[in-house]
Amino acid sequence: MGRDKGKGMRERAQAVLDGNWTGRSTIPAKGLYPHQWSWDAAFIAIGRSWYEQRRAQQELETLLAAQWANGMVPHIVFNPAVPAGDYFPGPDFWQSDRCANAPRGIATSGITQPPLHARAALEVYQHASDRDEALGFLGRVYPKLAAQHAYLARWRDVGGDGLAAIVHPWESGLDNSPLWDSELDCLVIPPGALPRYHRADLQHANAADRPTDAAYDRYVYLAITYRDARYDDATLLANSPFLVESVLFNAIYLWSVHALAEIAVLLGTDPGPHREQAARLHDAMLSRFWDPGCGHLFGYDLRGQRGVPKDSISSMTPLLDPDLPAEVVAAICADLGSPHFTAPAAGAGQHFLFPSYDLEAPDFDRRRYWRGPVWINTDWLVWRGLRQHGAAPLAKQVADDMVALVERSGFREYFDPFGGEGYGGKDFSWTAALLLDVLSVTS
Ligand code: 9WN
Repeated sequence: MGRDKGKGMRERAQAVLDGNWTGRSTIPAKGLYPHQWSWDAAFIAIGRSWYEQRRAQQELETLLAAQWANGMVPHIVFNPAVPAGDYFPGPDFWQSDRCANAPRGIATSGITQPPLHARAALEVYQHASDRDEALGFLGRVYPKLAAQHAYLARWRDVGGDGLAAIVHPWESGLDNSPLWDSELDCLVIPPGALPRYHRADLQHANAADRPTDAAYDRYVYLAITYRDARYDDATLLANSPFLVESVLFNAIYLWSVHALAEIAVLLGTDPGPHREQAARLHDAMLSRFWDPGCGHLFGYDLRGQRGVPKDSISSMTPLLDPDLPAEVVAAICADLGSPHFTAPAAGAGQHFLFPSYDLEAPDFDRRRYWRGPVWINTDWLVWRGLRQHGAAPLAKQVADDMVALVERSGFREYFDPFGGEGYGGKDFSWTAALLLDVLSVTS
């Protein structure tokens, strides 16, 4: 890409982030997502850190100010200035104020999201123009990030091997992925268990792009059962009908544990415990997720005691593990280059890398939320992993496609892998933030 073109896109990306800044944090998109989301905040901080250190730090510190006493970082931090009906489920639904662990005076959801924050904090430091200020920031957030990881180790390691389990599709970040279909299909919603509710999302996005009403009923039902148990961790582990070890969640967790070890070194603290945790997670990911027979990594359903043998972008994210064996790296690259993730017959400009789900699976859907479209955040995670393992040509192809998608359709929430049409939210923050990162690293 030419220097001027890159500069223009960088300026537009910054304008998106600045337009979504609330004074303390950044909303993902106007209308559709009017509060602060957890893993969005990490992606946004990484992008912002290339030009605005203070706001990047503040993004993460605002989120971490809402951390629960048990260490959980909630998946949404609600902005009290936003009218109640603007997002569902809002603070009146989650009722975090009824829970002893929740922070006082800040309304949040009662579940978490992929723990990318230690990685984001490290990158904010690495890109900082004022390193002293950034070191102070690391000193403030380190205990909170360590507590976040301790929470996952204490309360979510249901399998006992170090992997963290999620209790809701919203915790996966890939909410409506076909990965969760069988688990959700098994849910029995008792008559009368669901309140009447209004889907605010459909006022801002095309219903054909969003999850169905049947999926929403299941999301809401799960969240209600946790809320009614006041999000008590022990009850959750014993009873939650949805309990899954997600590949993406754990790959991000491992990447962040490595980052926390690096932060500990910068702060002159012992990185040993983090390195031990990383080694354990690495072993567990391989023994639980890697299927050498078929050459894929699959998640695991702890309630059903079975693997989740569906090929999605989640299976590619172990590339984030710096110690991933060469054989596994090769298998992932082969899968990415196969007709499952790269349309064979399509010419340039007709197909964009990487779909979020297997192009050849019967439940692939090119436009519906997480069931096939390209998302810039999952592309970015795979791009980082490919670069780390020296797969430069494939890394370049995906980086070029991220830029091409945004050039074609703007900073949309997600994109059609065939043709590149943009869907979901407009001026979407993590699309802008991660484009800034790609442009900063590659040009
Ligand atoms: C529910 C904000 C969030 C992302 C998720 C994405 C979507 C929310 C929703 O938007 O989820 O948490 O209302 O659909 O799936 O990954 O963090 O961008």
